[in-house]
Amino acid sequence: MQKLGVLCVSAVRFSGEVFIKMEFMKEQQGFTVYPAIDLRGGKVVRLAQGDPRRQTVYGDDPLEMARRWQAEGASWLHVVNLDGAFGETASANEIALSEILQTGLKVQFGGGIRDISGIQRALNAGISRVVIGTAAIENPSLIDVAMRIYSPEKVIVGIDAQAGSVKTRGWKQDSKLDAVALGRRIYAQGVRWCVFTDIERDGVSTGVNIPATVNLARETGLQVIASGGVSSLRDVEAAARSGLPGIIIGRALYEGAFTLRAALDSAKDTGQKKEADSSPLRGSE
Ligand code: AMZ
Repeated sequence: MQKLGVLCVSAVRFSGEVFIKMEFMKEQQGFTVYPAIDLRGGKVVRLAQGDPRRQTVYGDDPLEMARRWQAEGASWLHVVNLDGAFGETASANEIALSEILQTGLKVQFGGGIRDISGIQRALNAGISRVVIGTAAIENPSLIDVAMRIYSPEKVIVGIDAQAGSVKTRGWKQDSKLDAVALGRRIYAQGVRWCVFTDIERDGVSTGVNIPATVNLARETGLQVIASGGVSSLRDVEAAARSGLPGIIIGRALYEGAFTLRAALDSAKDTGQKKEADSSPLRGSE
C-alpha cells in the first residue's frame, strides 16, 4: 500500500475556545504553478517592484481572469489584496475575492491579514492557504498562535526581500531582518511553507532568483515557493528542477510571454524527467 501521509489530531484551547486541529501531513508532493491575481481597487493589476506608482491594469473583472486561468488548467491561484498590504481597506477586493472563490479553485491569499480573526475569516470564506507577511515580523506571537490552531499548509509566511533584507507594509518598510534569519525563526515556530519574493525582480520579468530561493530552502528547511521575475519557461523548469514546491507567475502570463498551459506542461515534463533521472531502475530498462 502506498503511504500518502499521516493524519494528526489534537485539541487546542485558545481564548476560552477549543479548536480541534486535524492535519493531514502529506508526503512531499509535486510542483505547483500559481498564476497570480493582484487586486487593487477590485481590478487585476501588476506593480513593478511593488511600487504602486508603476501599476499596469490587466483587467477589471477578477472572476473572468480566474476563469481564464482555470480554463488553462490551473488548480491553484495566488491572490494578493494589495490595498490590504498597503494598510488600506478595499471592499472592492473583498467582493473580487469572493467572486474568485466561486470558481472552486484553491486560493492562496495574502495582503492585510494581521491578526487571528483575519486568518479565521479568510479560511472560513473558503481560502485554502493564507499568507502572512508583515505580522510575522511585527507580531511573532500571531505565528505561534496560528501554528497551534491551524495546519502549516493552511497558514504560511510571505518573505519579501530586497538585497536580502525583508520588507513589510506593502514593501515600504525595511525590517532590517535577513530572509534566512526570519526563515529559521518561523521554522522554529512551526511554519513549514513560505513564499519568497525577490522584490527587485517582481513585475519586471528579469528571471527568478533561483539561487537565493534554493538557499533559503536549504538554510531553513522550509518549503519555499518561488516568486518574482518569471520571464520565460526556463524559470519554471529551473524552479521545478531545483526541488522547489512551486512558482508564482504574474506579469509573464499577462504579457503573453508564454501560456499558463505551457508552464504547467513544462513543470510536469521537468518533474517526470527528474523522477526518471532519480529512478533506481534508470539504466536497467
Ligand atoms: O507589491 C507589493 N508592494 C506588495 C505585495 N505584493 N506588498 C505586499 N505584497 C504581498 C506579499 C504577501 O503575499 O507578497 O502581500 C502579502 C503580505 O501582506 P501583509 O499585509 O501580510 O504584509
